[in-house]
Amino acid sequence: MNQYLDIHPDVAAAIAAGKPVVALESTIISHGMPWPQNAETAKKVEKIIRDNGAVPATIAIIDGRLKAGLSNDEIDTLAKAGLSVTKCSRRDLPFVIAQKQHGATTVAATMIIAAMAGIKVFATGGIGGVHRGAQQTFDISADLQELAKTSVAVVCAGAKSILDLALTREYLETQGVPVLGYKTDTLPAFYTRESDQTVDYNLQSANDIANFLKAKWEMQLHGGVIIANPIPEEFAMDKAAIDSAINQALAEMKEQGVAGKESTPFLLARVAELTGGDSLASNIQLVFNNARLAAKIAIEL
Ligand code: PSU
Ligand code: MN
Repeated sequence: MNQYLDIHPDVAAAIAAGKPVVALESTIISHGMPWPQNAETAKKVEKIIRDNGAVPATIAIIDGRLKAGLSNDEIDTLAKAGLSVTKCSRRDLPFVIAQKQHGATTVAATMIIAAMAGIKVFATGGIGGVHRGAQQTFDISADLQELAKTSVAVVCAGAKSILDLALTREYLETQGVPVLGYKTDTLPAFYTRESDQTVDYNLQSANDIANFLKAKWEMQLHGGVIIANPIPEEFAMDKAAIDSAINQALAEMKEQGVAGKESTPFLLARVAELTGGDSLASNIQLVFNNARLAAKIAIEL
């Protein structure tokens, strides 16, 4: 057992019994959504996973301990602290652990801790990717490198067009990360169901996806898999409205010189403001939708 890791008793019991477990990230709580919607969403996602027959494990760092499974109080702590919590990707974990601080885990760090705990399926909203202008800025999320090496399946609603979707696809192809579409041929663009990018394979059921994962990992082809699940039609946004908000947010980011780990939280918050909260409502619904699919995949697996 990893000396830095605490597995919540419910999660440990499920893992020991071979029952389905779904990991959840915590940067979406602290940096992805405002209080109090962040705490409400985090708890509701856990309930959806339970209602669909799996055990949720929200992942974070509390007082310098890696946690697989949080209490509601711990979720509230991260949700209230918001941007003042350290956003932790792979490179940040040793600092936060050594300093005995709290940390919110990105997709990359959540995959690392899920893998330590033996959890194979993870649900979130959107992954990081290759940012627009990365040819100059080199801004490529560490999530993509983690997907290349850590064997956890990530259910998401595709990638936002704050990113360069074409370059993100190319990067994933080079790194050997499969991009599966759940009942879709095109890569969903988070707030909208479609983009101009394709997925690698369009699979029609949780069982087909579980068989894909089993084949990959039983062949020792280490690394993650992206399962792209389009936002339900009734919650999808108007493409022109979201594109204009994203373009304005990107221009302001450049103007204000926002860079590094602050970029993604800045863009998410600004897009939510510019759409009068519509993007937040969509974001919440697509996370619920991903939790339902992740629970089904974990059960099949
Ligand atoms: N995209 C979203 N919501 C989020 C994030 C991305 O729609 O909350 C968060 C995730 O935690 C993701 C991280 O792993 O941002 C990526 O940050 P960066 O681009 O700095 O790697
Ligand atoms: Mn970045």
